[in-house]
Amino acid sequence: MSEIKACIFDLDGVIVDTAKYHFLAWRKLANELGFDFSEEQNEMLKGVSRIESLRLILELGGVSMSEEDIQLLAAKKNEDYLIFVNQMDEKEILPGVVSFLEQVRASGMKVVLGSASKNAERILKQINLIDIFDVIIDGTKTSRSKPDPQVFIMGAEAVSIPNEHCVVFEDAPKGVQAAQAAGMKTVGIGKSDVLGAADRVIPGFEGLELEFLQTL
Ligand code: B16
Ligand code: MG
Repeated sequence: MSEIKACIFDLDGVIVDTAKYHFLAWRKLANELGFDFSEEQNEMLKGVSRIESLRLILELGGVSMSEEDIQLLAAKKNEDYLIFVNQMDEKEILPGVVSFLEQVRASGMKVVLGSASKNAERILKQINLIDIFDVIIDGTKTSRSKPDPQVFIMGAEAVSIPNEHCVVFEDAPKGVQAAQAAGMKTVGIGKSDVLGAADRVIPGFEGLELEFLQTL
């Protein structure tokens, strides 16, 4: 096999498509504050922490408020988001993900989650996928948001694999930037016009075989 010894997976947009639920909850919040929020604007929130996303949305709407109110609004958005999360099950795992994760695990490589979400463990339990990961690094453990490499550096350290032997699977340009800042290989999940900076871009995991890693 290639020199890759650990695969680090982002959650939202890579394992499940929760971006649509984040969007619905953010749009509700924006509408309640008196302005609209488009799917296009939602794109720039991918990989960005909850509180930083809220600050960006408030900026877009030209709304300013106290720090206390910002925290309250963030909690309210999360409550709305969790209504969707609570209805998730295995069917929401994106095509080919389970097969690829199983191949990685069977090969002896480490399987790591590197997500900005504070709901990551909850979502992984909900979709019954938590046990496949050797290590989970998420928004409850990090202090800096992507494009800062902290989440991926912590993931590599936790499985004792040097950064250059790690590959990160990411759907967000900020996530690709974060992985590159950590000196890791990158696979963009999505479209190459958005993720062109990644070493490789694939539309998803469907039909993906482990040999693919040798081409990185
Ligand atoms: P939460 P990822 C990120 O997850 C999402 O892409 C981003 O849209 C979200 O704001 C962030 O998690 C925080 O999520 O509100 O659940 O803590 O893509 O890094 O897995
Ligand atoms: Mg993501």
